[in-house]
Amino acid sequence: MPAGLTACGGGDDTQASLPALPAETFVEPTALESVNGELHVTLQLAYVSRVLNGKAVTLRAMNASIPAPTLRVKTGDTLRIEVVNRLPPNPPSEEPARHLRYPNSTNLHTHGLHVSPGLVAPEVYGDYVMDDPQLGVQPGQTRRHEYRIRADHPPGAYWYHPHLHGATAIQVGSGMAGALLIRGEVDRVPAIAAATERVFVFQSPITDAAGTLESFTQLADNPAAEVPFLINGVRRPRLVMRSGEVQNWHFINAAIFNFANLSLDNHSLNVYSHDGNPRKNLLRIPPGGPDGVVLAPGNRASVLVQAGAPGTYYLRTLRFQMGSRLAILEEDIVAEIVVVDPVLPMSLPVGPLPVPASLANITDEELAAAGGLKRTIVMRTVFNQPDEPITIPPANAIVHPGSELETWVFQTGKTTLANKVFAFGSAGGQGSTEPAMPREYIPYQSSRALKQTVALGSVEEWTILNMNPIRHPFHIHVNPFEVIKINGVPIEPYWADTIALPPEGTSENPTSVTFRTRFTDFAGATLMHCHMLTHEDMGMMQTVEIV
Ligand SMILES: [Cu+2]
Repeated sequence: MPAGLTACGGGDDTQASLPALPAETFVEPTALESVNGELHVTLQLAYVSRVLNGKAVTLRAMNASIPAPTLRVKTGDTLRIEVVNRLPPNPPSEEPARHLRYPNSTNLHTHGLHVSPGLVAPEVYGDYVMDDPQLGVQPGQTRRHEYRIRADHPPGAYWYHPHLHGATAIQVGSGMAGALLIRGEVDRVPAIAAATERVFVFQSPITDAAGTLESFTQLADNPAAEVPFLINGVRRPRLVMRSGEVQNWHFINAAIFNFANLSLDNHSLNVYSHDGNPRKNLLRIPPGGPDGVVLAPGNRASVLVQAGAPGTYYLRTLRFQMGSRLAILEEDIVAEIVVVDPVLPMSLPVGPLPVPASLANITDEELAAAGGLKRTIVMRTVFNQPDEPITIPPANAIVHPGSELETWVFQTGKTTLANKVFAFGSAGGQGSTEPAMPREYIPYQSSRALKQTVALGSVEEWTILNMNPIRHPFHIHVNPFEVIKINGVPIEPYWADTIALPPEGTSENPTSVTFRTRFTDFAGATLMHCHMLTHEDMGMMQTVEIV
């Protein structure tokens, strides 16, 4: 570690030489809070011009704010959102893939919410994301959503962002995302209730020399570009804490591609919730790494931090390898925490935390009694040699390669993504425990795109295979899952809605994650996809229909 990055840590007597307490530069996004069980929000989508990290930018934004406002509701509340698309008409586009031509059309996803994915009343939408890319919420149109947050919904940190296929990366990459916090029982634990709460929306708005983001190619050519994280729109914000103070931080990785690997100098990060799903016990992540709190794009973690001796400490994202040799993220300082006297005596929670009944462990008995179907799903980028049609290695035993796959070439030389198909496959067949070679790779755009059909009320066990070097983050809408195995090895189970697949998978030796899910409460069609949003936009996505 460079000496210049460590010199400020520790509790020596430099405090005496400071002329005054440093001012906080940490900014909370505007918060909109429910009243009497309801929150009604209008989200206006339009261009905004502002300065981000010293650079003048003009980007698509929600309510002229990067990030978008924080929405605060309680379990049992009803959230109503009206999406008003005031973006200009879609510009002429030369993108060869048709679905990438609508950067000003949109829709809305509430990431992690266990709510209806369909219509909840005539022309009133739940977490509906099944739009045709040519349609969606077009410039000039509006859409009304109503989300009924059940009383037993896991309380925690969620977020919202556009999800129109082909426009998601460009819009979220512009900063169109906001925090969505659900308060519940865990927030009434005295040690948590007493802690100052802060939201950290990590974003890396990706702009060209003119400060704009106007083409998918701009994102896809170099998705892991060294664009630094901003927190709530601010580069390296400063927070001030009292020695001994406990604060409650909600980390949300709203970047479109890059992981965060968060660590605070000299301090543990005590995780009590993953993706809004409370844990029974604090998970203590000590400082120093190599692994801090690792957040794939889309992941959230809620952590309790207790300030130590007076001094200045850095919140860092530690060096992280996303899987391929080309995707190393170097260490970076993302925030500065200044701890001051006098001491504020507070404490971390002692003993188990309340976990919602909906997050009870899924036992073998429950799985067997509620269907017990096991599925194997494949995430894989299918590569091609330059200037040749897509070729499929015969070892992969594709049952239905289909003409779409052979002709569906994403780009034609304009980008580094030329001649790749970002595909989802299925392997082994439903109910099969056979080892898994993929039967189908079909891009989401295909007329024969794959669909997983799931029975409402069933409980299933899925294994997601990664056949690529990179750590594709798997995300499924509506129902969280309980992770039970990594690469076939049992782990201490935990609940999440987004999980990075282990790196360095190949078609012969895929890496894997295994989880169990209760498909409860809500029928309808929704999605699962890679949360590297350029991959999603290129088709690493599949429909899940709960019937
Ligand atoms: Cu991916």
